[in-house]
Amino acid sequence: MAVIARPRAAARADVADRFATENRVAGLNILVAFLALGLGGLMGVLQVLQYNGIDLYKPLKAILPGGYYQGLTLHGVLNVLVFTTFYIIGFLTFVTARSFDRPLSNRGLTWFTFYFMTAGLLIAAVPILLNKATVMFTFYPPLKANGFFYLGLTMVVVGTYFLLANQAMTLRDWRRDNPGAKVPLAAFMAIVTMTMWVIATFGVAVEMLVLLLPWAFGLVPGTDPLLARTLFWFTGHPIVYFWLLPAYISWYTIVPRLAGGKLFSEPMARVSFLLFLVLSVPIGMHHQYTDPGISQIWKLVHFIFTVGVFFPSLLTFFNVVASLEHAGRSRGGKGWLAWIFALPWNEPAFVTQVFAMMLFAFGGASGVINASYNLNLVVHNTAWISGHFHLTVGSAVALTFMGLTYWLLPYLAGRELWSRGLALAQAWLWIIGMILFSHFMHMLGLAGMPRRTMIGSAPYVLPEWERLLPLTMIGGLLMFASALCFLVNMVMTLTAGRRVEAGPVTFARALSGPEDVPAFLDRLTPWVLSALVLVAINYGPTLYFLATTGRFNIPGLSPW
Ligand code: HEM
Ligand SMILES: [Cu+2]
Repeated sequence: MAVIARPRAAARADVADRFATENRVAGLNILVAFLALGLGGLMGVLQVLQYNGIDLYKPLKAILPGGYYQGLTLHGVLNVLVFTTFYIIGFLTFVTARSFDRPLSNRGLTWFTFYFMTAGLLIAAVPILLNKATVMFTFYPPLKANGFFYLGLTMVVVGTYFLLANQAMTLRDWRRDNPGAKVPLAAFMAIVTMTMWVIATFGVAVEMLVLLLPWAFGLVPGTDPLLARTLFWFTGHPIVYFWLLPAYISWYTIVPRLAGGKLFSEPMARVSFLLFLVLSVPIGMHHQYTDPGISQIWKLVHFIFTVGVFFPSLLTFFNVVASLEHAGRSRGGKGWLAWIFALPWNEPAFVTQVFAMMLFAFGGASGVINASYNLNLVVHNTAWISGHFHLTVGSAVALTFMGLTYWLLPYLAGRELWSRGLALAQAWLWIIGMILFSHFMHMLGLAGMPRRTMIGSAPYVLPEWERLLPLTMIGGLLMFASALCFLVNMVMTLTAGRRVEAGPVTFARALSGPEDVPAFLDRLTPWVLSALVLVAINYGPTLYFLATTGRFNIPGLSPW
Protein backbone atom coordinates (compact mmCIF):
# COMPACT_ATOMS: atom_id res chain seq x y z
CA MET A 1 0.00 0.00 0.00
CA ALA A 2 1.33 3.43 -0.89
CA VAL A 3 2.14 5.80 1.91
CA ILE A 4 -0.09 8.82 1.59
CA ALA A 5 1.46 12.12 2.63
CA ARG A 6 -1.05 13.74 4.94
CA PRO A 7 -1.33 17.46 5.54
CA ARG A 8 0.20 18.51 8.86
CA ALA A 9 -3.04 19.87 10.23
CA ALA A 10 -4.65 16.46 9.93
CA ALA A 11 -1.74 14.83 11.76
CA ARG A 12 -2.14 17.37 14.54
CA ALA A 13 -5.87 16.79 14.84
CA ASP A 14 -5.06 13.08 15.14
CA VAL A 15 -2.78 13.72 18.09
CA ALA A 16 -5.47 15.76 19.78
CA ASP A 17 -8.00 12.95 19.31
CA ARG A 18 -5.71 10.20 20.42
CA PHE A 19 -4.97 11.99 23.68
CA ALA A 20 -8.42 13.50 24.19
CA THR A 21 -8.96 11.76 27.54
CA GLU A 22 -5.52 12.65 28.94
CA ASN A 23 -5.91 16.24 27.74
CA ARG A 24 -9.30 16.65 29.37
CA VAL A 25 -8.38 14.97 32.63
CA ALA A 26 -5.13 16.92 32.88
CA GLY A 27 -6.95 20.16 32.08
CA LEU A 28 -9.63 19.55 34.71
CA ASN A 29 -7.08 18.62 37.37
CA ILE A 30 -5.14 21.78 36.63
CA LEU A 31 -8.31 23.86 36.78
CA VAL A 32 -9.15 22.51 40.26
CA ALA A 33 -5.53 23.14 41.26
CA PHE A 34 -5.56 26.81 40.33
CA LEU A 35 -8.97 27.45 41.85
CA ALA A 36 -7.47 26.12 45.09
CA LEU A 37 -4.36 28.27 44.72
CA GLY A 38 -6.47 31.39 44.09
CA LEU A 39 -8.51 30.94 47.27
CA GLY A 40 -5.48 29.76 49.26
CA GLY A 41 -3.46 32.78 48.13
CA LEU A 42 -6.26 35.11 49.22
CA MET A 43 -6.00 33.68 52.73
CA GLY A 44 -2.26 34.41 52.59
CA VAL A 45 -3.08 38.07 52.02
CA LEU A 46 -5.36 38.10 55.06
CA GLN A 47 -2.46 36.67 57.07
CA VAL A 48 0.14 39.26 56.12
CA LEU A 49 -2.40 42.03 56.65
CA GLN A 50 -3.19 40.68 60.11
CA TYR A 51 0.54 40.66 60.92
CA ASN A 52 0.34 44.43 60.42
CA GLY A 53 -2.72 44.97 62.56
CA ILE A 54 -5.20 45.01 59.65
CA ASP A 55 -7.74 42.44 60.79
CA LEU A 56 -10.12 41.49 57.97
CA TYR A 57 -11.30 38.41 59.84
CA LYS A 58 -13.78 40.46 61.86
CA PRO A 59 -15.77 41.76 58.84
CA LEU A 60 -15.53 38.25 57.32
CA LYS A 61 -16.88 36.55 60.43
CA ALA A 62 -20.07 35.39 58.72
CA ILE A 63 -18.17 33.36 56.10
CA LEU A 64 -14.99 32.65 58.08
CA PRO A 65 -16.20 32.08 61.65
CA GLY A 66 -12.92 30.45 62.67
CA GLY A 67 -10.98 33.64 61.82
CA TYR A 68 -7.20 33.47 61.55
CA TYR A 69 -6.90 29.74 62.16
CA GLN A 70 -9.65 28.75 59.77
CA GLY A 71 -7.98 30.96 57.16
CA LEU A 72 -4.59 29.38 57.91
CA THR A 73 -6.13 25.93 57.56
CA LEU A 74 -7.58 26.90 54.19
CA HIS A 75 -4.24 28.41 53.16
CA GLY A 76 -2.24 25.32 54.05
CA VAL A 77 -4.72 22.69 52.86
CA LEU A 78 -5.57 24.43 49.59
CA ASN A 79 -2.01 25.41 48.68
CA VAL A 80 0.06 22.43 49.70
CA LEU A 81 -2.44 19.58 49.68
CA VAL A 82 -5.01 20.42 47.01
CA PHE A 83 -3.15 22.65 44.53
CA THR A 84 -0.06 20.45 44.43
CA THR A 85 -1.79 17.06 44.35
CA PHE A 86 -4.30 17.93 41.64
CA TYR A 87 -1.73 19.72 39.52
CA ILE A 88 0.71 16.84 39.79
CA ILE A 89 -1.80 14.14 38.94
CA GLY A 90 -2.93 16.18 35.92
CA PHE A 91 0.61 16.88 34.74
CA LEU A 92 1.86 13.32 35.26
CA THR A 93 -1.15 11.91 33.41
CA PHE A 94 -0.21 14.16 30.49
CA VAL A 95 3.53 13.44 30.69
CA THR A 96 3.17 9.67 30.96
CA ALA A 97 0.91 9.44 27.90
CA ARG A 98 2.92 11.86 25.77
CA SER A 99 6.28 10.45 26.71
CA PHE A 100 5.23 6.86 25.92
CA ASP A 101 3.41 8.33 22.91
CA ARG A 102 0.36 6.23 23.70
CA PRO A 103 -2.78 6.90 25.73
CA LEU A 104 -2.82 5.43 29.24
CA SER A 105 -3.91 1.81 29.06
CA ASN A 106 -7.16 2.14 31.00
CA ARG A 107 -9.20 5.13 29.91
CA GLY A 108 -12.00 4.47 32.42
CA LEU A 109 -9.44 4.49 35.21
CA THR A 110 -8.00 7.81 34.00
CA TRP A 111 -11.43 9.39 34.46
CA PHE A 112 -12.16 7.50 37.66
CA THR A 113 -8.95 8.87 39.23
CA PHE A 114 -10.18 12.40 38.69
CA TYR A 115 -13.73 11.76 39.92
CA PHE A 116 -12.57 9.90 43.01
CA MET A 117 -10.11 12.61 44.03
CA THR A 118 -12.63 15.37 43.38
CA ALA A 119 -15.26 13.56 45.45
CA GLY A 120 -12.71 13.37 48.28
CA LEU A 121 -11.94 17.06 47.94
CA LEU A 122 -15.61 18.01 48.15
CA ILE A 123 -16.14 15.79 51.19
CA ALA A 124 -13.16 17.37 52.98
CA ALA A 125 -14.15 20.90 51.92
CA VAL A 126 -17.49 20.95 53.74
CA PRO A 127 -16.14 20.64 57.31
CA ILE A 128 -13.28 23.07 56.57
CA LEU A 129 -15.68 25.70 55.26
CA LEU A 130 -18.00 25.14 58.23
CA ASN A 131 -15.12 25.69 60.68
CA LYS A 132 -15.41 22.06 61.77
CA ALA A 133 -11.88 21.17 60.67
CA THR A 134 -9.74 24.10 61.80
CA VAL A 135 -6.76 21.86 62.46
CA MET A 136 -4.33 23.24 59.83
CA PHE A 137 -2.83 21.16 57.09
CA THR A 138 -0.83 19.05 59.55
CA PHE A 139 -3.98 17.98 61.48
CA TYR A 140 -1.95 17.03 64.55
CA PRO A 141 -4.04 15.53 67.34
CA PRO A 142 -5.20 16.48 69.90
CA LEU A 143 -6.71 19.05 67.52
CA LYS A 144 -9.73 17.17 66.28
CA ALA A 145 -11.65 17.64 63.04
CA ASN A 146 -14.97 16.34 61.86
CA GLY A 147 -14.47 12.80 60.55
CA PHE A 148 -15.39 13.74 56.99
CA PHE A 149 -12.31 15.96 56.78
CA TYR A 150 -10.06 12.93 57.34
CA LEU A 151 -12.21 10.77 55.10
CA GLY A 152 -12.10 13.26 52.22
CA LEU A 153 -8.34 13.72 52.46
CA THR A 154 -7.86 9.95 52.55
CA MET A 155 -9.88 9.66 49.35
CA VAL A 156 -7.74 12.29 47.64
CA VAL A 157 -4.62 10.30 48.54
CA VAL A 158 -6.09 6.92 47.58
CA GLY A 159 -7.26 8.46 44.30
CA THR A 160 -3.66 9.18 43.35
CA TYR A 161 -2.83 5.44 43.58
CA PHE A 162 -5.02 4.82 40.54
CA LEU A 163 -2.64 6.86 38.43
CA LEU A 164 0.25 4.57 39.42
CA ALA A 165 -1.87 1.53 38.55
CA ASN A 166 -2.64 3.04 35.17
CA GLN A 167 1.01 3.91 34.60
CA ALA A 168 2.04 0.35 35.46
CA MET A 169 -0.40 -1.07 32.90
CA THR A 170 0.79 1.41 30.29
CA LEU A 171 4.43 0.52 31.01
CA ARG A 172 3.65 -3.18 30.63
CA ASP A 173 1.90 -2.61 27.28
CA TRP A 174 4.64 -0.31 26.06
CA ARG A 175 7.36 -2.83 26.94
CA ARG A 176 5.45 -5.53 25.08
CA ASP A 177 5.37 -3.35 21.95
CA ASN A 178 8.95 -2.06 22.30
CA PRO A 179 11.05 -5.03 23.42
CA GLY A 180 14.55 -4.07 24.50
CA ALA A 181 13.99 -0.29 24.33
CA LYS A 182 14.72 2.01 27.28
CA VAL A 183 11.70 3.59 28.93
CA PRO A 184 11.46 7.21 27.70
CA LEU A 185 12.97 9.55 30.29
CA ALA A 186 9.90 11.65 31.14
CA ALA A 187 7.69 8.58 31.58
CA PHE A 188 10.38 6.90 33.67
CA MET A 189 10.56 9.93 35.95
CA ALA A 190 6.77 10.15 36.21
CA ILE A 191 6.58 6.50 37.28
CA VAL A 192 9.42 6.88 39.80
CA THR A 193 7.64 9.90 41.29
CA MET A 194 4.38 8.02 41.76
CA THR A 195 6.15 4.92 43.13
CA MET A 196 7.98 7.00 45.71
CA TRP A 197 4.71 8.69 46.63
CA VAL A 198 2.83 5.45 47.18
CA ILE A 199 5.57 4.21 49.53
CA ALA A 200 5.57 7.59 51.27
CA THR A 201 1.83 7.63 51.91
CA PHE A 202 2.02 4.45 53.97
CA GLY A 203 2.49 6.65 57.06
CA VAL A 204 -0.48 8.93 56.62
CA ALA A 205 -2.64 6.00 55.47
CA VAL A 206 -2.01 4.18 58.75
CA GLU A 207 -2.47 7.40 60.70
CA MET A 208 -5.85 8.01 59.07
CA LEU A 209 -7.20 4.48 59.10
CA VAL A 210 -5.94 3.33 62.49
CA LEU A 211 -5.76 6.51 64.56
CA LEU A 212 -7.79 9.42 63.25
CA LEU A 213 -10.87 8.05 61.49
CA PRO A 214 -12.02 5.72 64.29
CA TRP A 215 -11.34 8.51 66.80
CA ALA A 216 -13.13 11.24 64.86
CA PHE A 217 -16.16 9.03 64.22
CA GLY A 218 -16.35 8.17 67.91
CA LEU A 219 -15.50 4.46 67.62
CA VAL A 220 -12.60 4.76 70.07
CA PRO A 221 -12.29 7.15 73.01
CA GLY A 222 -8.87 8.62 72.29
CA THR A 223 -5.69 8.68 70.27
CA ASP A 224 -1.93 9.03 70.68
CA PRO A 225 -0.49 12.35 69.46
CA LEU A 226 3.16 11.27 69.28
CA LEU A 227 2.48 8.21 67.16
CA ALA A 228 0.19 10.34 64.97
CA ARG A 229 2.88 12.98 64.46
CA THR A 230 5.47 10.35 63.62
CA LEU A 231 3.20 8.75 61.04
CA PHE A 232 2.35 12.21 59.71
CA TRP A 233 6.03 13.07 59.11
CA PHE A 234 6.68 9.64 57.61
CA THR A 235 4.61 11.05 54.73
CA GLY A 236 5.07 14.74 55.48
CA HIS A 237 8.73 14.84 54.57
CA PRO A 238 8.63 12.84 51.32
CA ILE A 239 5.54 14.78 50.27
CA VAL A 240 7.97 17.62 49.57
CA TYR A 241 9.64 15.40 46.96
CA PHE A 242 6.25 14.47 45.57
CA TRP A 243 5.78 18.20 44.96
CA LEU A 244 9.30 18.79 43.72
CA LEU A 245 9.93 15.86 41.39
CA PRO A 246 7.26 16.89 38.85
CA ALA A 247 8.90 20.34 38.78
CA TYR A 248 12.23 18.57 38.20
CA ILE A 249 10.66 16.57 35.34
CA SER A 250 9.86 19.87 33.72
CA TRP A 251 13.33 21.32 34.43
CA TYR A 252 14.99 18.23 32.92
CA THR A 253 12.78 17.49 29.94
CA ILE A 254 10.95 20.71 29.02
CA VAL A 255 13.04 23.71 30.13
CA PRO A 256 16.17 22.76 28.10
CA ARG A 257 13.98 22.58 25.01
CA LEU A 258 12.33 25.90 25.77
CA ALA A 259 15.87 27.28 26.04
CA GLY A 260 16.74 25.87 22.64
CA GLY A 261 19.24 23.30 23.91
CA LYS A 262 19.54 19.77 25.19
CA LEU A 263 19.54 18.02 28.52
CA PHE A 264 23.14 17.51 29.62
CA SER A 265 22.93 13.91 30.86
CA GLU A 266 20.07 11.43 30.92
CA PRO A 267 21.93 8.77 32.98
CA MET A 268 22.67 11.37 35.65
CA ALA A 269 19.02 12.46 35.65
CA ARG A 270 17.96 8.86 36.24
CA VAL A 271 20.48 8.41 39.05
CA SER A 272 19.05 11.46 40.72
CA PHE A 273 15.44 10.24 40.51
CA LEU A 274 16.34 6.73 41.69
CA LEU A 275 18.20 8.19 44.66
CA PHE A 276 15.08 10.18 45.51
CA LEU A 277 13.10 6.97 45.36
CA VAL A 278 15.43 5.31 47.86
CA LEU A 279 16.21 8.23 50.17
CA SER A 280 13.06 10.39 50.32
CA VAL A 281 11.09 8.45 52.89
CA PRO A 282 13.41 7.29 55.70
CA ILE A 283 14.29 10.80 56.91
CA GLY A 284 11.01 12.29 58.19
CA MET A 285 12.12 12.40 61.82
CA HIS A 286 14.17 15.51 61.03
CA HIS A 287 10.84 17.27 61.62
CA GLN A 288 10.74 15.82 65.12
CA TYR A 289 14.09 16.84 66.61
CA THR A 290 12.21 18.63 69.39
CA ASP A 291 9.63 15.87 69.98
CA PRO A 292 10.08 13.96 73.22
CA GLY A 293 9.70 10.19 73.23
CA ILE A 294 11.86 9.48 70.19
CA SER A 295 15.39 8.25 70.74
CA GLN A 296 18.08 10.72 69.76
CA ILE A 297 19.95 7.89 68.03
CA TRP A 298 17.18 7.64 65.44
CA LYS A 299 16.97 11.40 65.15
CA LEU A 300 20.69 11.37 64.36
CA VAL A 301 20.28 8.56 61.81
CA HIS A 302 17.54 10.51 60.06
CA PHE A 303 19.73 13.59 60.09
CA ILE A 304 22.53 11.68 58.34
CA PHE A 305 20.21 10.37 55.63
CA THR A 306 18.77 13.87 55.22
CA VAL A 307 22.22 15.11 54.31
CA GLY A 308 22.34 12.20 51.84
CA VAL A 309 19.17 13.27 50.03
CA PHE A 310 20.69 16.67 49.41
CA PHE A 311 22.96 14.93 46.90
CA PRO A 312 20.35 14.14 44.19
CA SER A 313 19.18 17.75 44.38
CA LEU A 314 22.77 18.87 43.81
CA LEU A 315 22.97 16.49 40.83
CA THR A 316 19.82 18.09 39.49
CA PHE A 317 21.24 21.56 39.97
CA PHE A 318 24.42 20.63 38.11
CA ASN A 319 22.61 18.84 35.28
CA VAL A 320 20.03 21.56 34.69
CA VAL A 321 22.54 24.43 34.83
CA ALA A 322 24.83 22.53 32.43
CA SER A 323 21.84 22.13 30.09
CA LEU A 324 21.11 25.84 30.29
CA GLU A 325 24.75 26.66 29.60
CA HIS A 326 24.67 24.39 26.57
CA ALA A 327 21.54 26.20 25.36
CA GLY A 328 23.05 29.63 25.97
CA ARG A 329 26.22 28.75 24.08
CA SER A 330 24.36 27.21 21.17
CA ARG A 331 22.41 30.46 20.89
CA GLY A 332 25.71 32.30 20.46
CA GLY A 333 26.36 33.14 24.13
CA LYS A 334 30.01 33.36 25.23
CA GLY A 335 32.17 33.93 28.26
CA TRP A 336 32.16 32.42 31.75
CA LEU A 337 28.75 33.74 32.59
CA ALA A 338 27.70 36.01 29.71
CA TRP A 339 26.00 33.03 28.01
CA ILE A 340 23.20 33.60 30.50
CA PHE A 341 22.12 36.68 28.56
CA ALA A 342 21.68 34.62 25.40
CA LEU A 343 18.87 32.60 26.99
CA PRO A 344 15.26 33.37 25.95
CA TRP A 345 14.37 35.94 28.62
CA ASN A 346 11.26 36.94 26.67
CA GLU A 347 9.68 33.46 26.83
CA PRO A 348 7.26 33.33 29.82
CA ALA A 349 7.29 29.55 30.27
CA PHE A 350 11.10 29.67 30.45
CA VAL A 351 11.47 32.78 32.63
CA THR A 352 8.98 31.62 35.30
CA GLN A 353 10.68 28.25 35.64
CA VAL A 354 14.20 29.66 35.80
CA PHE A 355 13.07 32.17 38.43
CA ALA A 356 11.61 29.22 40.33
CA MET A 357 15.02 27.51 40.20
CA MET A 358 16.79 30.62 41.48
CA LEU A 359 14.44 30.99 44.44
CA PHE A 360 14.79 27.28 45.14
CA ALA A 361 18.57 27.58 45.50
CA PHE A 362 18.01 29.81 48.53
CA GLY A 363 15.26 27.55 49.86
CA GLY A 364 17.72 24.66 49.68
CA ALA A 365 20.22 26.64 51.73
CA SER A 366 17.75 27.41 54.53
CA GLY A 367 16.64 23.78 54.34
CA VAL A 368 20.14 22.63 55.30
CA ILE A 369 19.83 24.77 58.42
CA ASN A 370 16.39 23.35 59.27
CA ALA A 371 17.77 19.85 58.91
CA SER A 372 20.76 20.41 61.20
CA TYR A 373 20.22 18.78 64.52
CA ASN A 374 21.38 21.79 66.54
CA LEU A 375 20.65 24.80 64.30
CA ASN A 376 17.07 23.58 64.01
CA LEU A 377 16.60 24.59 67.65
CA VAL A 378 17.12 28.24 66.72
CA VAL A 379 14.56 28.31 63.92
CA HIS A 380 12.05 25.65 64.98
CA ASN A 381 8.45 26.90 64.80
CA THR A 382 9.49 30.45 63.94
CA ALA A 383 8.61 32.55 60.89
CA TRP A 384 11.92 31.31 59.41
CA ILE A 385 10.16 28.06 58.51
CA SER A 386 7.46 29.92 56.57
CA GLY A 387 10.22 31.87 54.80
CA HIS A 388 11.84 28.57 53.87
CA PHE A 389 8.84 26.76 52.42
CA HIS A 390 7.56 29.72 50.44
CA LEU A 391 10.86 29.45 48.54
CA THR A 392 10.53 25.71 48.09
CA VAL A 393 6.93 24.60 47.60
CA GLY A 394 5.65 28.17 47.31
CA SER A 395 8.13 29.02 44.53
CA ALA A 396 10.16 26.14 43.16
CA VAL A 397 6.92 24.21 42.82
CA ALA A 398 4.11 26.78 42.50
CA LEU A 399 5.98 29.11 40.13
CA THR A 400 7.21 26.20 38.00
CA PHE A 401 3.65 24.93 37.72
CA MET A 402 2.49 28.35 36.57
CA GLY A 403 5.21 28.49 33.93
CA LEU A 404 4.52 24.94 32.90
CA THR A 405 0.87 25.86 32.42
CA TYR A 406 1.86 28.57 29.94
CA TRP A 407 3.56 25.79 27.98
CA LEU A 408 0.66 23.35 28.37
CA LEU A 409 -2.11 25.70 27.18
CA PRO A 410 -1.94 24.91 23.46
CA TYR A 411 -2.09 21.18 24.21
CA LEU A 412 -4.81 21.25 26.83
CA ALA A 413 -6.99 24.17 25.77
CA GLY A 414 -6.08 24.44 22.09
CA ARG A 415 -5.33 28.13 22.74
CA GLU A 416 -2.32 30.37 22.65
CA LEU A 417 -1.43 32.28 25.82
CA TRP A 418 -3.52 35.48 25.82
CA SER A 419 -0.79 37.91 26.91
CA ARG A 420 2.93 37.13 26.99
CA GLY A 421 3.60 40.58 28.48
CA LEU A 422 1.29 39.93 31.42
CA ALA A 423 2.91 36.51 31.91
CA LEU A 424 6.39 38.05 32.04
CA ALA A 425 5.13 40.69 34.48
CA GLN A 426 3.69 37.86 36.56
CA ALA A 427 7.07 36.13 36.77
CA TRP A 428 8.87 39.34 37.79
CA LEU A 429 6.23 40.25 40.37
CA TRP A 430 6.55 36.81 41.94
CA ILE A 431 10.33 36.80 42.19
CA ILE A 432 10.47 40.34 43.61
CA GLY A 433 7.56 39.74 45.99
CA MET A 434 8.96 36.43 47.12
CA ILE A 435 12.48 37.77 47.69
CA LEU A 436 11.02 40.41 50.01
CA PHE A 437 8.53 38.11 51.73
CA SER A 438 10.87 35.22 52.32
CA HIS A 439 13.86 37.35 53.28
CA PHE A 440 11.93 39.20 55.95
CA MET A 441 10.19 36.07 57.18
CA HIS A 442 13.62 34.47 57.65
CA MET A 443 14.80 37.54 59.56
CA LEU A 444 11.67 37.62 61.70
CA GLY A 445 12.30 33.99 62.52
CA LEU A 446 15.85 34.73 63.62
CA ALA A 447 14.43 37.54 65.76
CA GLY A 448 12.27 34.91 67.44
CA MET A 449 8.86 35.59 65.90
CA PRO A 450 6.72 32.46 66.20
CA ARG A 451 4.78 31.12 63.25
CA ARG A 452 1.10 30.09 63.32
CA THR A 453 0.42 33.05 65.57
CA MET A 454 -1.89 36.08 65.26
CA ILE A 455 1.01 38.48 65.56
CA GLY A 456 -1.21 41.53 64.97
CA SER A 457 -3.06 40.84 68.21
CA ALA A 458 -0.13 39.53 70.27
CA PRO A 459 0.84 41.65 73.29
CA TYR A 460 4.52 40.74 73.06
CA VAL A 461 5.51 42.10 69.63
CA LEU A 462 9.16 43.17 69.75
CA PRO A 463 10.36 46.44 68.15
CA GLU A 464 12.64 44.53 65.75
CA TRP A 465 9.63 42.59 64.42
CA GLU A 466 7.63 45.78 64.00
CA ARG A 467 10.26 47.15 61.62
CA LEU A 468 10.15 44.06 59.40
CA LEU A 469 6.45 43.23 59.33
CA PRO A 470 5.41 45.91 56.78
CA LEU A 471 8.13 44.71 54.40
CA THR A 472 6.76 41.18 54.66
CA MET A 473 3.36 42.59 53.80
CA ILE A 474 4.67 44.36 50.68
CA GLY A 475 6.23 41.11 49.52
CA GLY A 476 3.04 39.16 50.17
CA LEU A 477 0.92 41.68 48.30
CA LEU A 478 3.26 41.57 45.29
CA MET A 479 2.99 37.77 45.29
CA PHE A 480 -0.75 37.99 45.35
CA ALA A 481 -0.70 40.57 42.52
CA SER A 482 1.38 38.06 40.56
CA ALA A 483 -1.12 35.28 41.21
CA LEU A 484 -3.92 37.58 40.04
CA CYS A 485 -2.05 38.38 36.80
CA PHE A 486 -1.70 34.65 36.27
CA LEU A 487 -5.39 33.94 36.87
CA VAL A 488 -6.54 36.84 34.65
CA ASN A 489 -4.27 35.57 31.88
CA MET A 490 -5.75 32.08 32.24
CA VAL A 491 -9.35 33.26 32.11
CA MET A 492 -8.60 35.46 29.10
CA THR A 493 -6.73 32.64 27.36
CA LEU A 494 -9.61 30.24 27.85
CA THR A 495 -12.18 32.73 26.62
CA ALA A 496 -10.33 34.93 24.13
CA GLY A 497 -6.97 33.28 23.35
CA ARG A 498 -6.18 32.63 19.69
CA ARG A 499 -7.00 29.04 18.73
CA VAL A 500 -4.02 26.87 17.78
CA GLU A 501 -3.61 23.25 16.87
CA ALA A 502 -0.84 21.87 19.04
CA GLY A 503 1.29 19.16 17.47
CA PRO A 504 3.01 16.28 19.23
CA VAL A 505 4.91 17.03 22.42
CA THR A 506 8.67 16.87 22.07
CA PHE A 507 10.73 16.50 25.21
CA ALA A 508 14.35 17.67 25.36
CA ARG A 509 16.85 15.28 23.85
CA ALA A 510 20.01 14.64 25.81
CA LEU A 511 23.68 15.22 24.97
CA SER A 512 24.28 11.91 26.70
CA GLY A 513 21.03 10.06 26.05
CA PRO A 514 19.33 6.66 26.36
CA GLU A 515 22.20 4.94 24.53
CA ASP A 516 24.39 5.71 27.56
CA VAL A 517 21.85 4.44 30.09
CA PRO A 518 22.92 1.13 31.67
CA ALA A 519 20.19 -1.47 32.24
CA PHE A 520 20.16 -0.99 36.01
CA LEU A 521 19.02 2.61 35.52
CA ASP A 522 16.02 1.39 33.52
CA ARG A 523 14.66 -0.95 36.19
CA LEU A 524 12.59 -0.24 39.23
CA THR A 525 12.37 -3.43 41.29
CA PRO A 526 15.84 -3.38 42.90
CA TRP A 527 15.44 0.27 43.78
CA VAL A 528 11.98 -0.19 45.24
CA LEU A 529 13.25 -3.09 47.35
CA SER A 530 16.17 -1.00 48.64
CA ALA A 531 13.76 1.80 49.49
CA LEU A 532 11.50 -0.56 51.45
CA VAL A 533 14.40 -2.11 53.36
CA LEU A 534 15.77 1.29 54.30
CA VAL A 535 12.36 2.51 55.42
CA ALA A 536 11.91 -0.60 57.56
CA ILE A 537 15.33 -0.08 59.20
CA ASN A 538 14.93 3.65 59.81
CA TYR A 539 11.34 3.58 61.01
CA GLY A 540 10.71 0.04 62.26
CA PRO A 541 12.11 0.31 65.80
CA THR A 542 10.59 3.73 66.55
CA LEU A 543 7.16 2.85 65.18
CA TYR A 544 7.21 -0.43 67.06
CA PHE A 545 8.16 1.34 70.28
CA LEU A 546 5.52 4.06 69.89
CA ALA A 547 2.78 1.61 68.91
CA THR A 548 3.46 -0.65 71.89
CA THR A 549 3.84 2.11 74.48
CA GLY A 550 1.17 4.50 73.16
CA ARG A 551 -1.65 5.55 75.49
CA PHE A 552 -4.40 6.08 72.92
CA ASN A 553 -6.45 7.98 75.49
CA ILE A 554 -6.28 11.62 74.34
CA PRO A 555 -9.84 12.80 73.71
CA GLY A 556 -9.19 15.71 71.33
CA LEU A 557 -10.28 19.35 71.23
CA SER A 558 -11.37 22.10 68.84
CA PRO A 559 -10.41 25.54 70.19
CA TRP A 560 -11.75 27.53 67.23
C1 HEM B 1 -0.18 35.19 47.83
C2 HEM B 1 0.83 34.55 48.21
C3 HEM B 1 1.07 34.07 49.63
C4 HEM B 1 1.08 34.78 50.80
C5 HEM B 1 0.84 36.28 50.97
C6 HEM B 1 1.38 33.85 51.87
C7 HEM B 1 1.51 34.18 53.21
C8 HEM B 1 1.72 33.30 54.25
C9 HEM B 1 1.97 33.64 55.63
C10 HEM B 1 2.06 35.05 56.19
C11 HEM B 1 2.09 32.47 56.33
C12 HEM B 1 2.43 32.32 57.81
C13 HEM B 1 1.20 32.20 58.65
C14 HEM B 1 1.52 31.88 60.09
O1 HEM B 1 2.43 31.09 60.39
O2 HEM B 1 0.85 32.44 60.97
C15 HEM B 1 1.91 31.40 55.41
C16 HEM B 1 1.92 30.05 55.74
C17 HEM B 1 1.92 29.03 54.83
N1 HEM B 1 1.93 29.16 53.44
FE1 HEM B 1 1.73 30.87 52.39
N2 HEM B 1 1.52 32.61 51.34
C18 HEM B 1 1.35 32.70 49.97
C19 HEM B 1 1.45 31.67 49.05
C20 HEM B 1 1.70 30.35 49.36
C21 HEM B 1 1.91 29.29 48.41
C22 HEM B 1 1.93 29.46 46.90
C23 HEM B 1 2.08 28.15 49.13
C24 HEM B 1 2.33 26.75 48.64
C25 HEM B 1 2.02 26.30 47.48
C26 HEM B 1 1.97 28.48 50.53
C27 HEM B 1 2.04 27.59 51.57
C28 HEM B 1 1.98 27.90 52.90
C29 HEM B 1 1.96 26.93 53.98
C30 HEM B 1 2.02 25.41 53.84
C31 HEM B 1 1.90 27.64 55.18
C32 HEM B 1 1.91 27.06 56.60
C33 HEM B 1 0.52 26.90 57.08
C34 HEM B 1 0.48 26.40 58.50
O3 HEM B 1 1.36 26.77 59.28
O4 HEM B 1 -0.44 25.63 58.79
N3 HEM B 1 1.75 29.82 50.64
N4 HEM B 1 1.70 31.92 54.14
CU1 LIG C 1 11.54 17.34 55.77
